[in-house]
Amino acid sequence: MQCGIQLKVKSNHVIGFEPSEEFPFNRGKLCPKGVKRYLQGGHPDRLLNPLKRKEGIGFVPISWEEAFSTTVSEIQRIQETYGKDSVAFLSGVSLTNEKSYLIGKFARLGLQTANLDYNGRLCMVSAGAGNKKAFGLDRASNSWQDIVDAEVILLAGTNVAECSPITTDYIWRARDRGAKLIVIDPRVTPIARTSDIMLPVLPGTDSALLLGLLRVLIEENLTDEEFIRNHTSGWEETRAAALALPLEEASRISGVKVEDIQRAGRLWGNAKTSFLLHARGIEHSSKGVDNVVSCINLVLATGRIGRKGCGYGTITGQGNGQGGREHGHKCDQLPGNRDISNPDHRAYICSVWGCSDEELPGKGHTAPEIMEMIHAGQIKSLVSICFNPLVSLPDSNFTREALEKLEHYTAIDFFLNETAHHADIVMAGSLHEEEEGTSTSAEGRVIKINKAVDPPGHAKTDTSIILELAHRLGRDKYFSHFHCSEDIFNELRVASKGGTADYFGITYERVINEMGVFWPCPSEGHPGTPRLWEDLQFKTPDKKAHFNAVTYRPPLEEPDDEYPVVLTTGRVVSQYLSGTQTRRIGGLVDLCPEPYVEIHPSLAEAYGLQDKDWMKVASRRGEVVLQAKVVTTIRPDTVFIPYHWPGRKAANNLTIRSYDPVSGIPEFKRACVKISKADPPQ
Ligand SMILES: Nc1nc2c(c(=O)[nH]1)N[C@H]1C(S)=C(S)[C@@H](COP(=O)(O)OP(=O)(O)OC[C@H]3O[C@@H](n4cnc5c(=O)[nH]c(N)nc54)[C@H](O)[C@@H]3O)O[C@H]1N2
Ligand SMILES: Nc1nc2c(c(=O)[nH]1)N[C@H]1C(S)=C(S)[C@@H](COP(=O)(O)OP(=O)(O)OC[C@H]3O[C@@H](n4cnc5c(=O)[nH]c(N)nc54)[C@H](O)[C@@H]3O)O[C@H]1N2
Ligand SMILES: [Mo]
Repeated sequence: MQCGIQLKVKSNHVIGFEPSEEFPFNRGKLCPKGVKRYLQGGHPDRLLNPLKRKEGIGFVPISWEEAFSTTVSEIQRIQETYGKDSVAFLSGVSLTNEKSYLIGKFARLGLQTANLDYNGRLCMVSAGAGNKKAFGLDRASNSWQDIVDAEVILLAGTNVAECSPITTDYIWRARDRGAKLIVIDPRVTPIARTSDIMLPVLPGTDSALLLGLLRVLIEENLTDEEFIRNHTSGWEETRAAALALPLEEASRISGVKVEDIQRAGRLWGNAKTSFLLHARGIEHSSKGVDNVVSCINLVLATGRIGRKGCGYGTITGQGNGQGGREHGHKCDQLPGNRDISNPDHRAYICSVWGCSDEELPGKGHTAPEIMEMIHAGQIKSLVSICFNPLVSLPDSNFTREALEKLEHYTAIDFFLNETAHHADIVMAGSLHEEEEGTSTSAEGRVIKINKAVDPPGHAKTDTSIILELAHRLGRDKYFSHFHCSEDIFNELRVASKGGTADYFGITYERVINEMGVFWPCPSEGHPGTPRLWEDLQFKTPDKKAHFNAVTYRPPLEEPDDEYPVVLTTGRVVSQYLSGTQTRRIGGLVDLCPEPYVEIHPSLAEAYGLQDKDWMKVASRRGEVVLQAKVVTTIRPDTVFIPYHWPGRKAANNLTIRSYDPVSGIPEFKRACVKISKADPPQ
């Protein structure tokens, strides 16, 4: 969540930390991952040299000269044989804004490939697409301060207390002022235990439930007709779609009682102020964009946006989940959240980069599509940074097969993650504290990360690695003017100017002096924009907020005799993402050393399972053998597995390669499985 942390440094080593008391977001608080974060830089597993994989031996340290020359000669050989687009680049949004921007430019003008995408494809893209459809701009509408002033808070598909503990603090502050809480989740998560109304949705069916909620608002005259008339478009179709699904049907599909849908609709509808937050629970779905716009429909129907205590936002995932999706390292995007297929947008970026339209590749493929193309032999080479797709993409067995087919793979990371085990060359990159830069929080606040230490051993900064690759590819023309992160940021400002994500008025000096600046910020005299839409002028062509009619579509896999149980996946408080950065930290491993299967006592009993029994969970893609964790806090037809572990413990052995048609996000939150008692794994 971009919490302020001050590092304690001695002799070029990080030896401790203090949460920043004055930093406006976390105000001296940190979650377990933040508390242990300082332990990564000096960890014994830290990569200190570039490595080369030798068949039959493993990884051996090599010189940077060999790492760069092998990578570049292989890329050139492969591009000469198979064409430029046969090399793909996969990036990540734990990286700073400067690195995101640099990589967007490097892939297009350095590697000259269209095939660049990022791990936010597994995370933020449904929210991004939904926000653009409704508002014409992709950012939370408010700073989190408006959560504190809201009378009702609706949390859809977010385990906020475990995944965003500091955001949860804002919810507690609202609760202290009497706010009511509605939670939509198949599991009674820690925050849900404190809710006023809990809607235990069957995974993958949120759009039916959200249609039901909208229907209650309409039938009970709880909509804001004046706001709808003056400031929105698309209401008639949306209203008709909600009225087309009877409440009993919404209840039957979603598994939530009619009375509970009514109670929640009334609580939301009668409030004067409200805040709706959602996260991956509704977004990790082949209906992810539908779910996002369905949430926004509830906000717009009640006209609660653009003023104090009235807001909406998605809770971002990785550190720079917001900034990382604005500066052009998505396959369809250019800086400023511009569209790579739009001739005007292309012409502007060509003018900033000094290239011709022919030199700027077009739209490329998404990260999962890139993996499918590697599997199909259409993409032959990969460069990745800050991404561990073997653990994080759905259907790990498929991903492993794909990685084995690459002719050349270079990975840039500070730990040897599981995907990098398949690399030919691994380049030892840097952590945040080893290179200055900015990142952008879920609220849209651009903040500064300062350099505290140099990369250890022979590790290099990520930026210097990318710039050296550009140099050796003979593309200095576009990159040699970058001497420091601030140079890159200053070009990013110009490249974002006039785009929806406008950073032009944001300078390093301002970010430091003001402890962060909220974009859009179109000029240096502009104060920044903590709360969007105060003037109710939206960024859509007609300046209105758009309703989007949604019709319920069933999930791809429905339970049947062979695979009768619904599986959903997600997180625990002490582990992070693919686990690379947390499975190595003792204090975090102690809190949750192994994955497990959360299962309701009634389902466990039906299979003769008791707490801690070993059980097999199998889908049409693969299987895992894990211990049962019998809990009353999950739907009796659903099991949950946290996904932070690789190999035979990976939840993604089970998940399905099915994607949202608009955003391309995978269906991580719903697959059908069979379960049985099993022997402990050997
Ligand atoms: N501790 C910790 N914190 C993290 C992370 C981490 O790995 N560990 N990762 C960060 C990242 S990258 C992200 S994206 C965020 C994710 O943050 P969240 O989205 O809050 O986390 P998840 O656990 O993926 O899913 C949230 C909830 O969705 C519920 N859910 C599952 N299926 C459905 C469904 O069909 N409908 C609904 N309504 N709910 C469903 C799950 O039960 C779970 O409680 O967290 C960030 N913070
Ligand atoms: N089944 C299932 N699968 C999921 C999800 C789920 O809920 N269920 N969640 C999805 C979501 S929301 C996400 S965001 C993805 C995340 O999936 P990934 O992005 O693959 O996971 P990470 O663990 O963040 O892997 C990032 C790698 O980047 C490295 N890294 C981190 N910071 C830096 C840096 O500054 N520089 C360099 N060079 N390297 C760095 C880390 O060491 C790590 O090896 O997983 C997705 N997969
Ligand atoms: Mo994420």
